[in-house]
Amino acid sequence: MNKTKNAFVTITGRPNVGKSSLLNALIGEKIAAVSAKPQTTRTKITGVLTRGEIQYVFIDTPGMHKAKNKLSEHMVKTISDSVSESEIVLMIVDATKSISEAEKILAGGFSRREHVILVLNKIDLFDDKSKLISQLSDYSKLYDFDEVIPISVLENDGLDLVMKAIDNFAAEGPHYFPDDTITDQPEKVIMAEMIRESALNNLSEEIPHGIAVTIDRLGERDDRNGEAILDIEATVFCEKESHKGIIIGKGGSMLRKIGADARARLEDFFRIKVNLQCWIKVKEGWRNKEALIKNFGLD
Ligand SMILES: Nc1nc2c(ncn2[C@@H]2O[C@H](COP(=O)(O)OP(=O)(O)OP(=O)(O)O)[C@@H](O)[C@H]2O)c(=O)[nH]1
Ligand SMILES: [Mg+2]
Repeated sequence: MNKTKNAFVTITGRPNVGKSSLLNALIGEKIAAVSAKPQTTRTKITGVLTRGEIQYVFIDTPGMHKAKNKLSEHMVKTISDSVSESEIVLMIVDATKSISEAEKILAGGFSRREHVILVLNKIDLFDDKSKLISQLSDYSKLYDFDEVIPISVLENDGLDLVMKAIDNFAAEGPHYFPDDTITDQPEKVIMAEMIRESALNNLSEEIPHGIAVTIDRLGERDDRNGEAILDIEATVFCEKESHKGIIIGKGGSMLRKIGADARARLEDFFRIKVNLQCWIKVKEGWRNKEALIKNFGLD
């Protein structure tokens, strides 16, 4: 039998740089929620890809930020735990932005035990490529990275170079997941994340961060034409009565929009017809209540 290898890769960086987008692009499935709002990812999300002898286990983490409530404290702890347990780290930065405090903190936490690959994402946003060169030189002063790779997830540019760099650091060892696995997230967690992602993408500013989603009931049946259909009942929790009104929208229009987007996303991923029912509930200040954070699986 051929020798197998594995590569445990933690994806880290500040919020909104494209970590979850990169995870989805590398494994070829949209398992992680992506949005234009910072702090989209709340817990670590594992994506698995097996290609020939190598099994890659990617761990997407929340963006590094200053903790403002108990939920963010858990998020920040997830980042440091994941980085310290990993052999390979992809540090993602927004190539168009200068080095931030969060990036200095992250770089200060590397121990030289792990291999760190710096990925400068969003190079599609440069009209003047000479700016990229000065960025490369600035970032190389931040840490002695094993590799520095400019990419654009959006334009699928440079992702092969990222994979090649990881291959160099893959270690001989077993495949810990069956070769057809793409994630270790339970189905219900993926479903809840897809609904939360739709809410994030449809609602403006303040409200989305105070949202949590639970899946309360799942059932498969055949519809009248004998086609399989998945019934999903979910609850969207928010922090204030006034937020509830906004999420529901005029005559229920916003909730219908969020539900329709989520349903399309769910049908695409699970490849089955979906009937989605969402309820809205208020849980005042849940992001500061340990019991509720735990209840939502975010601890
Ligand atoms: N222009 C451009 N935008 C990108 C690229 N990659 C990701 N984005 C966008 O950047 C935004 C943030 O992407 P995410 O993948 O959610 O970022 P993240 O780092 O996981 O963010 P958090 O989970 O909040 O830490 C989204 O609007 C993406 O569509 C890229 O290569 N170019
Ligand atoms: Mg993310």
